[in-house]
Amino acid sequence: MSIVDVVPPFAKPELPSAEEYHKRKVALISGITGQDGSYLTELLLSQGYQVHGIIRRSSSFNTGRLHHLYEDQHERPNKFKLHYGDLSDSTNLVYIIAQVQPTEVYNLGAQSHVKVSFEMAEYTGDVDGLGTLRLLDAIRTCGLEKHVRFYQASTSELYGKVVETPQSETTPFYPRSPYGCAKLYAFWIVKNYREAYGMYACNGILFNHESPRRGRTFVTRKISRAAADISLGKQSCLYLGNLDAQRDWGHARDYVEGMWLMLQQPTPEDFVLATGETHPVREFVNKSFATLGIELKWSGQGVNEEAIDVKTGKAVVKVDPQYFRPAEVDLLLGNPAKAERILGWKRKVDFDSLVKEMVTADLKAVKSLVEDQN
Ligand code: NDP
Ligand code: GDR
Repeated sequence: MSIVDVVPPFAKPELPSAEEYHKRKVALISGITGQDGSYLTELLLSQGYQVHGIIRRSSSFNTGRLHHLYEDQHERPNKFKLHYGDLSDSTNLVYIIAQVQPTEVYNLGAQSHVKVSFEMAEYTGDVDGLGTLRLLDAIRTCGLEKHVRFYQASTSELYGKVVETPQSETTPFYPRSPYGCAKLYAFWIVKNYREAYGMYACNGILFNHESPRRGRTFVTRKISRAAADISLGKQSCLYLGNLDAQRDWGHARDYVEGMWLMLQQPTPEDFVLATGETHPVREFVNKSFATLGIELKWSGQGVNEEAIDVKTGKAVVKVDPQYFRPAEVDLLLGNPAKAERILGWKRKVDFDSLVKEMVTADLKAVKSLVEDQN
């Protein structure tokens, strides 16, 4: 008898059929404190799920986007729980999965900033790439691989350099950043575990989606906030990088609904979520300022390009090369036809409404800060 024969296999839990198990509606979300995590939590709670989230220990408050839901938990005991954890800590992930016994896992946790990934390439690879593997293996270690449904936050950054447009589930990948490369590993390991172990695991290839809850270093929120600040005299000029980059921008609330729909299908598949429209950064700038009644006039080229406020003649937007990336993704334009056909998903918020909602929310926030200071 070899040593292999005498070591008993891990005890597998006694489980009902996968279908019965799924009816329990227990979700676990990594990245719950981020933009998408907060909208997804709202959606799942409204659908009667018990929601568990993984949060990182931080010296300062990092649950601002969940505050309204956390307050609410006293009204709905046992419906919402946060667990300390990290995608770099395998033991911790196994422990959380074993405790929570989730029916659906949404892997939204990531170092999600493309520019930062050039500065923190190894960390981004560890968390965004290997972190996905750790979470999948935690599910297997707990014997839940045939029961848990897994959503992976894949991204249009996988397309990177333009090979074809619009980009769909069949467009070849060509990532252009350490972030894109890490997410490429995650995409393939999800597909591999689906094929190798029969896991219900899906990649949502999501194009950019924004909201008033977007992090303030992403370009849309940086612009909406600066436009509000400038209109109230709290900032004089907005400095940006590449104004020519084009993005397919939707609203985060619409996109989390697509994530959930992907996990309610009879079989797991990968889906693109996008609006099917693309707009340059410069257009987001123009529309943001226009929402506040500020008309811009552009002049110059490249690093010398700038926009003045037509009324005051002052430069309010300038280019700062520090925001350029070592390699850029010039154009993203997605084709959501498969999601529309199979999931019945369609974005509800259009580009103009998105800009208006973000700028209006920032204007309100800045005004209330000004009032507090007075
Ligand atoms: P955010 O940057 O707003 O949120 C990222 C979340 O991941 C935060 O909760 C963050 O925690 C958490 N996180 C970061 N590092 C770790 C770690 N080591 N372990 C555990 N959690 C960690 O991103 P979004 O909500 O915008 O995006 C959600 C996911 O979707 C990300 O994976 C992103 O890459 C992907 N994606 C986003 C798109 C978009 O346009 N928004 C498009 C396509 C994909 P903390 O709050 O403590 O920092
Ligand atoms: P992106 O979003 O890189 O597409 O990744 P971001 O808003 O950071 O950049 C979009 C485009 O705007 C250009 N840009 C600037 N970007 C930032 N952040 N700051 C600036 O000052 C600035 N000026 C111009 C960028 O060069 C780029 O071309 C987002 C993230 O949410 C990823 O996690 C996600 O996977 C993808 O969207 C889809």
